[in-house]
Amino acid sequence: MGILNVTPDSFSDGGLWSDPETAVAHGLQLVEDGADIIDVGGESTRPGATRPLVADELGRVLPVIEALAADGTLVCVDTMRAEVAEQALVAGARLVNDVSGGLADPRMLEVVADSDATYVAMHWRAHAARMREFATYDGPGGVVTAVRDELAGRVEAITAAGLGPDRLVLDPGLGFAKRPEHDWALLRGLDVLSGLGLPLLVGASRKSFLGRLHGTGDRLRPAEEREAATTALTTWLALRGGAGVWGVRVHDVRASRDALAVLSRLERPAGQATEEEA
Ligand code: PMM
Repeated sequence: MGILNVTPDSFSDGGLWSDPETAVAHGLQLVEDGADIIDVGGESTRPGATRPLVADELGRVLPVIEALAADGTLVCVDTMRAEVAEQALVAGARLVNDVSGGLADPRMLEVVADSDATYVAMHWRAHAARMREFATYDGPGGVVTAVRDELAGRVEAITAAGLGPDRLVLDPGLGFAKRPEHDWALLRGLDVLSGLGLPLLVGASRKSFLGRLHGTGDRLRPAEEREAATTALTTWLALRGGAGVWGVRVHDVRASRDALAVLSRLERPAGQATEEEA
């Protein structure tokens, strides 16, 4: 899943694709780089961010979704708002990525249930402005058990709203009300989350826990210099195969695709050349 943030203030690519033409061109480039899905978002969820007006969010995402969908691209809308999801689906989006898992807008589940869209429900505790206050996981089993149990609660609410598990993907929500140690624990504990029996989406791309890994003192490595670490994680997730990972949500699709191509070449039996090599 390629990330296309049509926002002025996202932590990694904020402001880069804020006019629709540049955004569509970047989306098409991500498809050429190997993305199966383009995730179009008009609200930044970086820690401390303030929310845009609904009209602004709509104005950012709709023209981009329309153009990409008309071109045959599989588009996902990244929104917590039912109104935005509803209009994005009319504009041609086929998936809804809700970082709040249906908690931010009481009408969201009904809107998605009434469509035939796939719904990505992420683990979430609070809006960006306050999420740092909620990064506490003191119960038995720590963050992995808490996230599993809270996601299980969302699955119950989502299926009760009439949205079947065949259209549902779960996401641990790396960086959302999580400190770096929580992000690492969740990655190591993905098989516990896949025990819920649903496919998983993992969004680690350029997140601050990777910046912290390579930072010194109070200084994090800048977002655009976290790509090698992101690609290492894509590779590691692919190698673990069975952990139920359905997709990775990344900024640099080509880097992740290149890593996957290396893995699949290594899996070819010895002595068998590819068409390109022959
Ligand atoms: N992360 C961000 C935004 N949307 N959606 C899902 N499902 N999972 C994520 O981890 C996620 C998301 C924030 O990152 P960005 O600013 O790079 O888009």
